[in-house]
Amino acid sequence: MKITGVELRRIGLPLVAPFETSFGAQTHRDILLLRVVTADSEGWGECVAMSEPVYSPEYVDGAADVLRRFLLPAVAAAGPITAPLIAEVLAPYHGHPMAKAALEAAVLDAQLKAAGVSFGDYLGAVKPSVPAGVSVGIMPSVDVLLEAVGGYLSEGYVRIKLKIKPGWDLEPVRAVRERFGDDLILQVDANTAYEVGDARHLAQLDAFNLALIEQPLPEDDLRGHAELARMMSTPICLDESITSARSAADAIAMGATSVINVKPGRVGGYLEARRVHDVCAANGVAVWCGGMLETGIGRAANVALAALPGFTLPGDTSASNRYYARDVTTPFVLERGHVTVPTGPGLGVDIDRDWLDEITTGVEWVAF
Ligand code: OSB
Ligand code: MG
Repeated sequence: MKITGVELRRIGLPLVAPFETSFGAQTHRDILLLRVVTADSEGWGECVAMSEPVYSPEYVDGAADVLRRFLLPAVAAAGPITAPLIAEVLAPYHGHPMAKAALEAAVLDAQLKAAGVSFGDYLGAVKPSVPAGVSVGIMPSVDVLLEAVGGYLSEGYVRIKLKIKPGWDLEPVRAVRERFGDDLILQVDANTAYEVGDARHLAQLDAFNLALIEQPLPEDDLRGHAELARMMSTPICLDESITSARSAADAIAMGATSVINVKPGRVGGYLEARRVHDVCAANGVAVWCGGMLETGIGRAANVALAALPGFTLPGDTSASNRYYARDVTTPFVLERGHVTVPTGPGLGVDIDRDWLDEITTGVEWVAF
């Protein structure tokens, strides 16, 4: 496939409600989209880097910079290309998995649109829809939290994930478990906010029958996670620590994790994300699809990935209206707790070009 050029487009979108985690609160997203243009199709990719490097080292201005300075010139120099070769061409440049993943996704979308194949069929999806969980931020009070969780449950979400941090953990978790009962699938995510020395404190969460605790310790503390796993009965799930299929295999071998949250942006693309899925399946480790508050562009690909057979737990693949009043694609909706895997060519979603133009804050064209 011969690429003519790539558009870097920045859009600004307000979130329907502030989203607070242990690393800070977000009210508005500044998102980088890539549009790959070829002679007979175009493809879109969403870069999941946030405005600031508070989840991982990447941030949106840095992603745009590394793309225009190194990654796009490398792909342009490689000549005709298809998605499976992108990671290899970009391998000399260390890091920047979110920038790389966005480029690979856009190339894959263009390639699959030209071939008339959907992301789901290409990746190996085995179901028409996927169960959806919802990630609930840190709230100003337990009462506000209970109201938010109640609202999501009445919409039909099949699993609740509560963001926790020191000072916002046992009390909100206890309150949600007491209010909504033992049948609720409940889990927590600390985004690295604790130290292994907090193990005794964290073990108090065992009383609430949680499905898992996500990334309690710093991303480079695999040994700490293995130690914590021996000190509490709640399964440990890694997010930030898992940056490749190899690191997934290492974490599993060390006993640092018994569940994995896969985010394609964090591991450098959908093809590496599929390899993480394969490593988990081979080890009998459950895997689920995480999220980074994506628009419909990134969400379409995530939902396709989440339909692979090893994804045995509900993901953070919520409906569009959990994030945005108006999405940039046909919105993803919740139907009996599930979102539908698109079946059209490529991402299989229509982009609302008028809305996209209205919320665009900058466009750059890189000719190949
Ligand atoms: O840790 O999973 C996380 C959002 C932004 C950054 C990190 C995380 C999250 C979420 C929200 O939990 C997941 C989603 O609904 O997209
Ligand atoms: Mg997480």
